[in-house]
Order: sequence, then C-alpha cells, then structure tokens
Amino acid sequence: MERSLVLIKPDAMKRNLAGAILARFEQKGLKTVGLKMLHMDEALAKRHYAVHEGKPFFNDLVKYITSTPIVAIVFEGDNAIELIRKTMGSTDPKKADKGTIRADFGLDIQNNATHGSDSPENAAKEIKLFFKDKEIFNY
Ligand code: IDP
Ligand code: MG
Repeated sequence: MERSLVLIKPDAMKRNLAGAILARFEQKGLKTVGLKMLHMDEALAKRHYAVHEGKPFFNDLVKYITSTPIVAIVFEGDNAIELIRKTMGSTDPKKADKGTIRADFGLDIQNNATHGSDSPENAAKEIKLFFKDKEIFNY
C-alpha cells in the first residue's frame, strides 16, 4: 500500500473542477486518507517545487501555484504513485493521453490541473509538507 500527494492546482480551482478531479481518482480505487483546502504561500511553494529552482519557468510556477487556494489530498492505494501519474497524464496536456485528467481538464503546460508525487521519496516529503500525522486517517 502506497500513499501519494495530489494537489488540485489554481487553474482547476478557478474552473470549479475540484470535485470532478477528485472523482476521477476515486473511480480508480484510490482512497482519500487526507484532504484540505489551503492557500500556499511563497515559502511553501518554493519548498514544494525546490527541484525546479533555477529553471526558466520557476518564478512563474511559484506565482501560479500561490495565485488561488488549492486542494491537497493524500491518496492511498496499491501502486498509488504510478496510478496517480497515469491517471493525470503527461505534464503537457497537449501530449497527454485521451481520458487523462490533464488531457481533459488541463489548459497548457503550466496550467495542467493537478500535481502528483513522482516517487516514493518525494511522496513522503511532500505529504509531510502539507499534512500533520494526525491529519491523515486510517479507516
Ligand atoms: P509534473 O507536474 O508532471 O511532475 P514537472 O516537470 O515536475 O511536471 O513540473 C512541475 C510543474 O511545473 C508542472 O506540473 C507545470 O505546472 C510546471 N511546468 C513544467 N514544465 C513547464 C514549462 O516548460 N513551462 C511552464 N511550466 C512548466
Ligand atoms: Mg513533478
């Protein structure tokens, strides 16, 4: 059983897509074990996207991800990290497979609707950035 962090990003929030996106993951059998709405500040955005520091899109990415409140979710399931990445599709919605969240809801390479952790190490780190232990439930 794995856990992974998903963020419903500002472009999706602005278009009232949080519920539709949550449903896509639930329909894949992923169990919601943590869920909150928050407005990321610059410091959290820079920590969450630290691996991209120095890239040409980094400053814009920080501005974008802090532009509206977002929804953060911890999902649990077999192979959750890979299942979530597949359910989201490629980073660039134009290149994402039909039926994926980013193909169906993403607007462009920045405004691509969702974040999902890309490895067990990053999932563990990212979950800790957004959730206290007591905010994640066993049921
Ligand atoms: P991922 O979200 O599929 O893991 P990453 O390469 O980790 O993709 O990039 C993190 C986020 O940064 C993307 O989801 C997207 O919002 C933004 N991003 C990535 N590449 C670009 C780019 O070339 N231009 C603008 N924004 C980008
Ligand atoms: Mg990434």
